[in-house]
Amino acid sequence: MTPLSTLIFDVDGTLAETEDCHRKAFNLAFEKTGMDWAWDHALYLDLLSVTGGKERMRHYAERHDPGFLEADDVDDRILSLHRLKTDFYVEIMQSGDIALRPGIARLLNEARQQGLRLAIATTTTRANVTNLLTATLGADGPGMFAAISAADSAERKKPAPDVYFDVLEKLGSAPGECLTFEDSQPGLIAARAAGIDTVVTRSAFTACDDYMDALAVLSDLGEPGQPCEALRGHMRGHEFVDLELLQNWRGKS
Ligand code: XBP
Ligand code: MG
Repeated sequence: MTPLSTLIFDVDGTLAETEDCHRKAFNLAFEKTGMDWAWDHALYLDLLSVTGGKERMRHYAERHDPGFLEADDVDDRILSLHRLKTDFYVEIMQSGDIALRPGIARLLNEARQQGLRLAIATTTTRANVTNLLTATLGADGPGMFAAISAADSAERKKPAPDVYFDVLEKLGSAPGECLTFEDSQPGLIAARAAGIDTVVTRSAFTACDDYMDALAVLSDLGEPGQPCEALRGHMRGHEFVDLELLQNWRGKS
């Protein structure tokens, strides 16, 4: 078994429950530009099968407002709507109301203390990632990660493995020495297609996904006195996920 050198994290739904912030930012952009689109929770759950904000808006228009796509300047409209949505999302991040999910800060610290490298592989916009990391981990947050691959790093978004190939290249790492954390099915498919062992922590928007190929499927990473639940895999006497448990799962896979 290759020693574990790197932990890679997805962002939305994995580091923090940010998807509802994305939903609100989309709706603010629609409202500000006088559009009658309004994405409620149930609709957004469905729309999350398409990763990437621009792709998600196009997908919504195909189903609910095909006339929108007939305008000559539709590509520019989607781009400017998405820029506006990113501005609103960054404002929400900077308000400081968003917290990391249970166990994330603890595991990041343990990994750093043990000399492991940290990295990010996400399909979201880079500004979203840096603002989330700064809001939750402080000004040094983004610098804790040896590599950050985001929407601008890969042509095809998850479930394509491109963003994982990009992060492996930046790190100069082989897939077998990494372990990744994802919350969604497109994320799991992307990571596994890149050959990386994956632990799933289900999030508010991904509770019904199917995670057959995961090393373990958990409610979250847990904290001392705040145990997590294993929906697939065994906690092996642990109440929360630490490096020892991750090594144990890798050894048994
Ligand atoms: C989740 C996503 C993202 C965001 C929207 O990304 O699907 O597309 O919902 O982000 P991940 P943008 O879980 O891989 O972090 O609007 O910036 O595209
Ligand atoms: Mg995610």
